[in-house]
Amino acid sequence: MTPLERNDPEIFQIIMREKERQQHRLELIASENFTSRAVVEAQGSILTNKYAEGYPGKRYYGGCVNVDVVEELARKRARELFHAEHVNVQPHSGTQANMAVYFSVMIPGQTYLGMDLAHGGHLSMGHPKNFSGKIYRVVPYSVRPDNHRIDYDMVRDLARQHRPRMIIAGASAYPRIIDFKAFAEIAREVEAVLMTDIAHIAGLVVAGLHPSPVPDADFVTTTTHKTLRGPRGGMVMCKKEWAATLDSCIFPGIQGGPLMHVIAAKAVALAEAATEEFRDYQRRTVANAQALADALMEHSFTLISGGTDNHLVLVDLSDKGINGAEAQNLLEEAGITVNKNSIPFDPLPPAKASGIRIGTPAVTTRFMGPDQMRLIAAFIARVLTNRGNDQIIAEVKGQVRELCDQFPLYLDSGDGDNR
Ligand code: DSN
Repeated sequence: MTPLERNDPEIFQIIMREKERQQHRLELIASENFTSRAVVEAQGSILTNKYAEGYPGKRYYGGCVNVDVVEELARKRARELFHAEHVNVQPHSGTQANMAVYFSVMIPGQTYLGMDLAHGGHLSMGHPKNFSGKIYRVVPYSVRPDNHRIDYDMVRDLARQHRPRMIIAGASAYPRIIDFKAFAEIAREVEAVLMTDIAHIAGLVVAGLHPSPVPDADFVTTTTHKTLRGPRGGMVMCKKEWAATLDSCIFPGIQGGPLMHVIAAKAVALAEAATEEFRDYQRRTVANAQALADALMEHSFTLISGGTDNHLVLVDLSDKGINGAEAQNLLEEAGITVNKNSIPFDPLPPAKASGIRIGTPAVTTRFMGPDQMRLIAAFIARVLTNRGNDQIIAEVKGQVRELCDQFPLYLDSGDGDNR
């Protein structure tokens, strides 16, 4: 019996049920992944006990001798992995990473350009109820109606017209390569600061499967838990001249004590990301997304932009007589987890949405390959075209479980570091 099982059987049982859910369902949320056991171990460690406001060598409490080394290691590994001049590993999340950059660069009321939320942008890029939309003036840019690629002409026109203090390049639901060099050129022309958010594609950037914005951007933010496959958290990279401002905007600006157990887990993940095994994982993730995209199109699904270059596809369901929320619920019943997602020029509100977003990072961590992607596309097609047919949903649910059993996760035997 573990200490948790003995002391809090209620929470223990919930965690066991969640483990069972993760094992027996197909996780296709593009922003989720399964960390290695080593990451889980570091995050679950006694480092959670330590307060360490400040930075290595300049803390506000004593006893930081060990956590200083942890944070230095995490920073060094991140700098080397991304070839960044400066890194701050303390942000608790991607939104806080973004917030730290906004606070570093802008005063309230200043203007920035960000990707329209309905076109793939993120909550922290100007949602009216988020700090990013309340404190600053946001000018959104969108994708082109004809090909669903970022409209770089529009970005340039808006930049010339509004002379923003900052331009943000980055997205949460964009299946294509982002041309960071084009953004950098526009930012230079209008003398704006360039911030890029690579939360979704960080792992692809490490593996050279997506161009890196690090050489051209003033700031690069990321989360550590998506394609990077680390613990839930955020991170910011920047040019040297911004280092002191950024650090002070994170602490004491927007955060107090850093989560040293999470920073240790980030360090572990960053070391894992420097391996050839990780680069191979990223290649398989992208190949799987392409296989899934092709198979979905063969099942007559319409994909935003007609395919994918990265780890996700965005399915337009508007010709299928079902909205994104309904599709998400139906797939959930069959053991397939996706999220409803707005599509460009969506006539429906975000709570319903006309699309679903499907990503391959988590199933690829389980070592599923193109054959399984074709199966998954067939499952999705079967479920979405048989709404109301409980027997078919139950059949697919059984097939999903069989498939998951062939690709085990977090085996109790400890086999497989990343499972
Ligand atoms: N919630 C994340 C996503 O799903 O893209 C972004 O924060």
